[in-house]
Amino acid sequence: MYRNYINLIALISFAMLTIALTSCGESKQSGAMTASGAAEKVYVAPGEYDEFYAFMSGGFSGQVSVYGLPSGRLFRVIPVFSQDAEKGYGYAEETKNMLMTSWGFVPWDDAHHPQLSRTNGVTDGRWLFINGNNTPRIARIDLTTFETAEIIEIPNSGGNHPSPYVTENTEYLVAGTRFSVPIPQEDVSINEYKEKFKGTLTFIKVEPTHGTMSVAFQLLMPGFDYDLATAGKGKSHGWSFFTSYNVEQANTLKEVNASQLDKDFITAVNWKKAEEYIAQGKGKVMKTSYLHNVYDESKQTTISYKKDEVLILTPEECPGVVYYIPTPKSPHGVDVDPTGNYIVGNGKLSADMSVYSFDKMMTTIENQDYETTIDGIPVLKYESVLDGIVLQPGLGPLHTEFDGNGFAYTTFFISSEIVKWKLDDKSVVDRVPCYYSVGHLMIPGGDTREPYGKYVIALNKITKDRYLPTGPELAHSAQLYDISGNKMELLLDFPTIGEPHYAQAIPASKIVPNSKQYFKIEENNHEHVTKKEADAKVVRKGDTVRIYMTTIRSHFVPDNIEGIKVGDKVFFHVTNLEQDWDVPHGFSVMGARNAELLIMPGQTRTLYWEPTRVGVYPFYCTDFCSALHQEMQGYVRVSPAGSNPEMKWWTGD
Ligand SMILES: [Cu+2]
Repeated sequence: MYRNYINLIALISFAMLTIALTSCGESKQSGAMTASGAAEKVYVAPGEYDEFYAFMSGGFSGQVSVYGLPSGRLFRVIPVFSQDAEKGYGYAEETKNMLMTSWGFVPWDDAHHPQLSRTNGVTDGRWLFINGNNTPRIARIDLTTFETAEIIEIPNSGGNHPSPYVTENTEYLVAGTRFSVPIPQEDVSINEYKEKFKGTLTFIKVEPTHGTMSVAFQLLMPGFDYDLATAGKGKSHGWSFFTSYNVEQANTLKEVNASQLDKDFITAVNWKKAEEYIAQGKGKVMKTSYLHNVYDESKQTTISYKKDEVLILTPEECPGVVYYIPTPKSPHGVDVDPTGNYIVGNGKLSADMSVYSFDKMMTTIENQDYETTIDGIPVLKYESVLDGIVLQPGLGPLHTEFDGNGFAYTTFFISSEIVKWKLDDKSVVDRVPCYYSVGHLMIPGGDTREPYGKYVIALNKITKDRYLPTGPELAHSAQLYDISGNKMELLLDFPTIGEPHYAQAIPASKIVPNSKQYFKIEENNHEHVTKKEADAKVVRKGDTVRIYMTTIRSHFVPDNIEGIKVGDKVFFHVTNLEQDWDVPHGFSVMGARNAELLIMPGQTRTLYWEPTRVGVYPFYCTDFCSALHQEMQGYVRVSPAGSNPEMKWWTGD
C-alpha cells in the first residue's frame, strides 16, 4: 500500500513538472478554435445582455462575484462573510450583526460552494446559498436584491467544507465537518483523536416561502474528514451523499498517514428515513451555542438570534439512515448525474474512477450485502454497488458535472485537464487542457436534473503566465469552453475575485423579472427612518446623539450640524429618499474609524462615529449621483468634551 502511495507521488511530481514546462513555452495555444471564431461566441454587443448569470465563490475573499456568460463580464461582488468597505457591509449598524457568531464578530470567512435553490430538481432563481469554511456558517443571498439575507452558524463542526449542497426541492442544505473535533468540544490530548474526535453531518431545513434556515438535525459520525457532498435527484431524491477521507483516523502528517488504506468512503444518508426517526422521538437534544442572523427587510436591520440546542441522531440507533460505499483512494468530489442513478466518486489519488449505481445500491442494501459494519454503519460491498470504472481517464480526478446528453465532464487537477466521458459505457471521448490545475468545473445547471449543456467553466487554481503580471500575486483564472459540439473548445480566459472555488449559473430569464430596482419608502419600517426632509432632526440623549438625515439629489438634510462634543456616540441614520433605479447615495465623514455608507433608494443605513478632535469636519456623498454630486456635502462641528454647545442643525439658511 505504502509503495503505491510513493509511486503516486512520483507520478504527481512528474505531472507537475510537465505542467511547469508547458506553462513556459506553450501556454498561448488555446485549443482548436480560431481566435475570431472564439471571440464571436463570447461577444455580447454593447447594450445586449448575457444569457446566463454565473455566481462564483470568492474563496478566501469570503464574497460571491456575479459574472455574465458567455462574456465573462463582472457585474457585482456580493458581500457575504467578509466586511466590504465599498458597500459599507459589516460596517453599517444594520449589517454588523450578519457577521456575528458565537465567537463574537468574525469579519471574514473562506466561501467555497455556491448553491442555487431548486424546485423539482431545477434551479428556480430565488436564493443562492454558500458555505463559510473556517467558522462554520451558511449564508443565504436573496436574488431579488443580490444581498445577503441570512447567515446561520453550524454548531458541532470543525470546518464546513462539504456544504451547503441543496436537495431537489430545497428541503435541506447539508453541512459536514471537514475536520473532526471533540463533540462537544473539550480539553483533550490530540493523540486521543481515534477515541474522542467525531464528525457531524448537519441537515439545515429551508422554509419554503421565505427561505429561512434552521438546523433540523445532526448525525454524529465517526471521526473521519468529510470532504464534499451532493444530493440525490429523481429516483435518488431523499438521499444525500458525502465523501470522506482519512478513514485511517490519522491525526498527524495526514499527507502520508491518511493515504494508507486502499479505499475510503462515500457516505449515503437517507434523510427521509431520518425524518421518520425524528417523528418517533429518536433524536437526543444536545446543549450547544450558535447564532442565527436574519435581515429583516421591513426593519432593514439584521437581528441575531442565539440558539442553544441541537437534535442529534446516531447511526447506531437509527438503522437504515447511513451506509458507506467503499471508494478508492481518498475521494474528493461525489456527483450524481441528472437521472439520479449514477453516483460518481472522484478518488483524487486514484488512476481510475468508480461509478456507482443507485439501483445497485438499493439492491445491495436490500440483500444486506455488507463488507463490515463501522459504528453501526453498514459498509456496502464495493463490487455490488459498482456500475463500472472509467479506466485511466487522467491524473487526480476531483469533480464531475453533466451536460444532460449522457456525458460527464471530470476535472483532473494533476494532469490539468477536463475529460469528457460517456456515462453508459464509461468510455473517454474527449479531453482539453486547463491553464492551470483545475479544481471545480461548472456547467450551467450541470449538477441539476436539467443541465444547460452549452458551456463548461474551468475554475483554475494557478494562473502563471495567462495575464499581464501584477507582482507576486496574480488574479485566479476561469476558462470558458464551448461543449455544444463533440469536441470541447476553449473560448475565453477571465480573471476572478479571490479564489473561484466553485460556481453555479442560471439563465438570466429566471432572475431578471424579479430583480428589485429600489425599496419603497412607504415600506421602510427602520427604527430610525426619516421619510421626508421636514422630519430630519438631531436628538441628544446623554452622550448619545442620533442624526436623522435624508439624501436626495443633490443634498443632505440637515447639511450643517452643531452641538456635537468630543467623546459623543454619534449615529448618522441616513435615509435615501430617491424612488428610482440605480440612484444610491453614499455617506462618509472625515476621521470616522469606519467605512462609508452606501444607501440604496428607499433604504436607511447608519454610520457610527466617535469624534475625537475639536473642529469642523466635512461629510459628503461618495457615490457619484448627479451633475451636482460635488455639491452634495455638509459640515459637522465638534466642540470640546464637557462644553455645553447649543444643538443646531439646518439646511439652506
Ligand atoms: Cu449623492
